[in-house]
Amino acid sequence: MRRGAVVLLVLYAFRLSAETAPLIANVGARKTFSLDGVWNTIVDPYETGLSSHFYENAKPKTKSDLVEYDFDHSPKLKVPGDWNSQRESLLFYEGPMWYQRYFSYQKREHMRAFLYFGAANYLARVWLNGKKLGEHMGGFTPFDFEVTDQISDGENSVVVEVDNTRHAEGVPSIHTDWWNYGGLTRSVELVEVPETFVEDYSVQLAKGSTDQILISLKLNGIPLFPANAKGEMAPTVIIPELFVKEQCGDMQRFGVGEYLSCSVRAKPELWSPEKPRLYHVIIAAGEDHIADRIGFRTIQTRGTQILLNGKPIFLRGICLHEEAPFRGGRAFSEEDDRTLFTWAKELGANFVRLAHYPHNEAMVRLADQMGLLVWDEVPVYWEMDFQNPATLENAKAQLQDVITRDHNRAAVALWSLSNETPISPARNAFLKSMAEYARQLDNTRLITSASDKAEHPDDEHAALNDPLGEYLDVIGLNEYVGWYGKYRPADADKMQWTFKYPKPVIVSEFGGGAPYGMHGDKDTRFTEEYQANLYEHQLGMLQKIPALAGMTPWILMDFRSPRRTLVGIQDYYNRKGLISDRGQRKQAFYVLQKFYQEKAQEKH
Ligand code: GCB
Repeated sequence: MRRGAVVLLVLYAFRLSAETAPLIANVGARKTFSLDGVWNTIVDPYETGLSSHFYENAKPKTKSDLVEYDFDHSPKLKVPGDWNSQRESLLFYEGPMWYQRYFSYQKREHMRAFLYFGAANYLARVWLNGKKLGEHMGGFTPFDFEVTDQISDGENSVVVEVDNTRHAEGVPSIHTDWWNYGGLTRSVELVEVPETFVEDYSVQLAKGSTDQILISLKLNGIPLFPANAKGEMAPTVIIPELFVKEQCGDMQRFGVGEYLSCSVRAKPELWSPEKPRLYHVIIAAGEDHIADRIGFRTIQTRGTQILLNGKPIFLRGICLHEEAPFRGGRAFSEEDDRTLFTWAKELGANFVRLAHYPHNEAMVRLADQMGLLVWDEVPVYWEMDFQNPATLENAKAQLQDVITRDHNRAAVALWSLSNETPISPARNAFLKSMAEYARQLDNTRLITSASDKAEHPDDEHAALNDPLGEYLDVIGLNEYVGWYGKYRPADADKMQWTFKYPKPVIVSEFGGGAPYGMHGDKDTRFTEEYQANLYEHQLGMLQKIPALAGMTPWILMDFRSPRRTLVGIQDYYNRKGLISDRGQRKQAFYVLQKFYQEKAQEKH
């Protein structure tokens, strides 16, 4: 049997058993048909849909037939979009929701089709024309299914059950301080690709180098041979402005399913927040052509410093949830993303922490364009089932998906593994394993995690000795001196911090809550004055930390949280934003802005 045929057989077997297909990189650059818009939906709190076969989208054939559901006449929801913010009765709803829509399609010879979901929170089961395609777990990462064989010429019906029930063994687990927005929260697309296509690629500077670009790419489909004498079928990467045209893989090895790698010498102008230079990059293999815009930069640590392009940088950051300004709900549009980043820039930021889960892909691409370095995070948050191998597998799958999605973004400087997880041997082993996995997937970026496990031996000393630090490149510290616990804002003035591991420190959270417009003296909780005063004292304290390489205070904008019930003040919003959900700047915004303006002038 020819080698190609063997590979095909293996692949086919894999496709039959796989839950989801391998993730297609950069769907934005492919031929896509949008399935966004209005979908028919059935709220199914007792999950009768599975046993009643809602996925068949059946219709009574005779007047005596019993079919106890009817998508065509059911209420509708917009996709992309969470259900909670679209219908008042769904604000607190957690459970299964069935989505259905029709679409028409004309099959094209030698083309393959995939159904691609930007994200669905939390569990998604997908059927096309009554046949199950598979399932996906995890609310913030993309997934896709190949539908080449299942899709029909003409009308098709796709059904998705999305269930945002929280589970103890889930990632995240039961408790979070953010709204558990359910639904098809990001775009759904039908993606058309040639029989052989570039599934994934990475075009990045080699670790620590400024003149060697490493290329790796993975083909999906049948092998691209025989290539012609000029090797025109060979996967090729072209960067016109750098005069790069590089073939990857030799003539014998235009294999599929494996990474082909090569490297090329070039001297790109380096990407930085001040000058976010992006290059046009074309990846071509056989019939497939993808265009991307990629920036080149190095990110490293030296002692307790973070170096961008070899020079120390102070990360003037801010945390963000993926929540839409003005209209509320899960953010998904370019407009939402741009508003949030424009505010971050106005604050003087050169860095954003996208808490506590992967935000939409367009957001990270926008960071590339606008010059904001990014802390990308997975939702390993608070107490989790750290003993459970399936939980670890789930966390790793989410990490892999976000790395696959974002590994060409110059903006992404840090992969964050977790937030405020309680110390235990099982948790330490869990996060060690994740750190190793992250490095295996991408050895060019820095690994971090946010820990709040500081000790206060007395009122003048604070120490972060979390053993997790051993596995990280950068220590993330969340501390709420002046808000939680016994300390008031002024107590920060005499507090000295020490860190067990001699690595750069990012203070990844501090802050306090105040609804916009609530005023009083600086000692009165929940006033803008209290919040602003807290920031003044915090900034004084943090500047005394020699290893401080950056900070991302909590948080740019107020966001919904089911834990924040205080009537008249919180009303189910976490009010620690520097800006209200209506875009109003609070006093603390200007305190931080002034600090960042001064910081930006400093030489490192
Ligand atoms: C934290 C968490 C964050 C919360 C924040 C708060 O430590 O990391 O998710 O929202 O504190 O407001 O308490």
